[in-house]
Amino acid sequence: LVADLAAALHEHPSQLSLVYQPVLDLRSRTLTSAEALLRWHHPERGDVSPAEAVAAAERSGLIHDLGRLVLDLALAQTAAWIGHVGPAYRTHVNVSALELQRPGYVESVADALDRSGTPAEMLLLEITETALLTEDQHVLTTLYRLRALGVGLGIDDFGTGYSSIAQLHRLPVDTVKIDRSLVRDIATSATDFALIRTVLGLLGTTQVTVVAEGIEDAVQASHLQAVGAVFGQGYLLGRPMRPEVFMPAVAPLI
Ligand code: G
Ligand code: G
Ligand code: NA
Ligand code: MN
Repeated sequence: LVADLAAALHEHPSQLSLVYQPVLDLRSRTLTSAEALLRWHHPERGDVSPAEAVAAAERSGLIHDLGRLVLDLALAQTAAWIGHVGPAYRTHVNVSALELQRPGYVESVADALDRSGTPAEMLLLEITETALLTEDQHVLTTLYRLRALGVGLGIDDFGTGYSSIAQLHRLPVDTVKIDRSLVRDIATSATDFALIRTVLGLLGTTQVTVVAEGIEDAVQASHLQAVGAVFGQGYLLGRPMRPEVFMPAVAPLI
């Protein structure tokens, strides 16, 4: 898989593409942002899951080239959508912990932004909670430098690691995504319901935006709204879509 990924990256980049999944305001059902998600169409195996592709990239060191391609594709698409989306719209791009650790990462993000002509404020980098549970001073400095560029930072899969709300305050993040596993059982698990209510209550008094991910049905959405969730993502609200399908689908929501 690693050799095939290297070939895809360096010889057949059209095998790699991004789909976009909307994040909506749960009350107005208007478009807030979109998350770019990797797709790899392998010539013999067919579609390789992004989890598998990213794992192969991480163990081989290809993650840096893959991350650059993903960022370039997402920023080019975002630039093309300027004028179609609202002024607060952002594109979310997933970033591996290994990318954040690489010296020169901040410069490469700044360079990609410049080349695309996309304002830094239209980009939000999503980082998993476990990657942020670090004492690594270089990573913390990197986060602050990205933030200084104007790039948004989000914690992905919140609630799966063991970070506390207190630890959040020392990180320059402006978005927290509540993991799909908590949202899944919100209607049936008193523990998950209470956890989401607590997170929303504590973050509700800060500037941090909370997005509930993996919303699949209206019952989950109404439980989330009952405890104060404002933003959501999931199959109920919109599937990941190819860019040419995405814009017509969300145009009525802008
Ligand atoms: O799209 P899907 O649900 O199959 O994604 C599976 C996992 O792969 C998710 O955890 C998602 O965050 C991750 N992922 C998707 N696209 C990218 C990407 O471009 N870069 C990185 N690092 N992870 C991605
Ligand atoms: O880890 P991350 O949050 O980046 O994962 C994103 C992945 O979640 C994408 O691969 C996407 O396909 C998937 N996803 C998005 N919405 C839903 C949903 O409502 N239910 C489930 N089960 N998966 C979803
Ligand atoms: Na994500
Ligand atoms: Mn997530």
